[in-house]
Amino acid sequence: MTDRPAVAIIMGSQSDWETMKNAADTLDALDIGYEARIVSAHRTPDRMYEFAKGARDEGFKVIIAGAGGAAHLPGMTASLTPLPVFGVPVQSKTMSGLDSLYSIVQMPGGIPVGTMAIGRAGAINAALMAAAVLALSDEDLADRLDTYRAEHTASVAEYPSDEAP
Ligand code: RP5
Repeated sequence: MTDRPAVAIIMGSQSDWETMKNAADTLDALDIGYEARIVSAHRTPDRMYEFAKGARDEGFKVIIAGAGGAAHLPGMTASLTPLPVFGVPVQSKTMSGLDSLYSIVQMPGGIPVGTMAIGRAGAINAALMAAAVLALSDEDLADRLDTYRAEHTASVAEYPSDEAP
């Protein structure tokens, strides 16, 4: 076991980074280490296989996988590793991410992918799910997650404003 960060953020394309960066930013806010990689189920299948087969031995604890269109990366990764995989459907141009969502969510029984919402919200929530999993065995992180959630709640104004973005 090496000193790898706990979370791997993988994505099918450079074009997914704009969305997946929201997961990275959320992990940063919680001081959780991660590594982000481009791993395509279709364009680099050997890289995907090697990554998924070796992820646990590399020291990763949770995988966040984002992909769009024919979004097979989260499911294929989940089929190759026992680690929890959270899938983020990236918003596609042609079908607004419904294709991505359907490609990720309908996994056959036995091979789970925790499927998030389409786009930015899904990427943020995938990071928060990863944090919740890791916090089960990390009291300091559990405290940071409690603080993050409390701050998030406190940031919601009680009344709407004309000035708010
Ligand atoms: C998928 O195809 C990727 O996950 C990406 O969302 C989509 C489009 O990829 P690019 O053509 O922008 O590289 O594999």
